[in-house]
Amino acid sequence: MDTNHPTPETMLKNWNMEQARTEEILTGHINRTWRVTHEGKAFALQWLNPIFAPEVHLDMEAITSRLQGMGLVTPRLVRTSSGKLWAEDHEAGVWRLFTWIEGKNHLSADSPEMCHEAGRLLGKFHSALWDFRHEFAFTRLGVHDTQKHISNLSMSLKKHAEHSEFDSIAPVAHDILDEFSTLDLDISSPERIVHGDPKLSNIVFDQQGKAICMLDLDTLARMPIALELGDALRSWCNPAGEEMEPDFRLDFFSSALEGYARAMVGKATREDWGPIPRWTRIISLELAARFCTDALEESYFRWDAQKFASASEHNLLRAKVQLSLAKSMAEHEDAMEKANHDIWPTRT
Ligand code: GN1
Ligand code: MG
Repeated sequence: MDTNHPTPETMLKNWNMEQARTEEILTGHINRTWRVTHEGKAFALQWLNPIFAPEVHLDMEAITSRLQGMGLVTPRLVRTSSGKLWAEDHEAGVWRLFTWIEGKNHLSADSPEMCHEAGRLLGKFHSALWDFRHEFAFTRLGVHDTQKHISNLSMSLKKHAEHSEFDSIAPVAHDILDEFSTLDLDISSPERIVHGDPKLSNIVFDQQGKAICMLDLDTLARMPIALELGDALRSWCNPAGEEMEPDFRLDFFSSALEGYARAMVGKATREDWGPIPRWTRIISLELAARFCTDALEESYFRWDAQKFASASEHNLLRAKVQLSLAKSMAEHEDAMEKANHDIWPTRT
């Protein structure tokens, strides 16, 4: 992302908080986030990446209001001093302020108990929205359109043959494309309202390890829950995180599903839960494809210039991690299917 952004201090004028203290939080790959302290209260200020339209805040407002009404903890948008849900100007783009939820974020899970908690919270989140009637003001198409991500990768390979790192990226790209060829990408399960980006770092835990709330609500959408759970489980069941040689943990997988299923009693049908193990592997491979595409394009994911020489290098590492994770899930395929079947039938 470019560096000529207005400062968060300037944008805070929209909330009459220009005297607040700000501290940047560097974990997100898409938006920029600052913790803001003003008159003893904490908030999260964010610059919204233009891949999202500002109308996303209308959805967020409706859904967080519903979540709160159902007794869940959730960040809420703080209106600007002129009563708007976001601040926008031509130069600065779109900014918004949230209430701050105190607690801890983890980049990766360290125990089955943590995964159980994450699953329980995501189940409560889905349950609270199960029969919520909402017409989305903003829809980001193709988030898990796996075929589209595959063809993006193939196209980038053709387009960027001159890339300086092409010789190290191309074999990884071909390996990803080969892995896809063994997978059935069809899904016809019902669409439900889901979070859309349930990776572990988007969950807040309290000091006792209880999962309190889901953060990062720009991706709220309707989709089959197998896609959502696939995205959650590929993140939660790899204690090595997204930047190191992965370690898929079947015990984390079972425990997360157990927590989720308990919170979804009477809701998820076999059509919802049946494809979860297959989609856990697909989403991991899909993310590998997205990172690998960006190793060539260098235009989408934020990267760490302190640790890597280029966006390409950082994204290639991320792609290799997700690819290796998907391969290790392939080795656990039967056990993942069995765990899923053992957990659900008595509860649906
Ligand atoms: C991005 O912005 P962040 O870090 O919450 C990405 C997700 C990926 C994730 C991988 C809008 O999420 O889809 O799963 O990185 N978000 C978007 O860490 O592309
Ligand atoms: Mg996100």
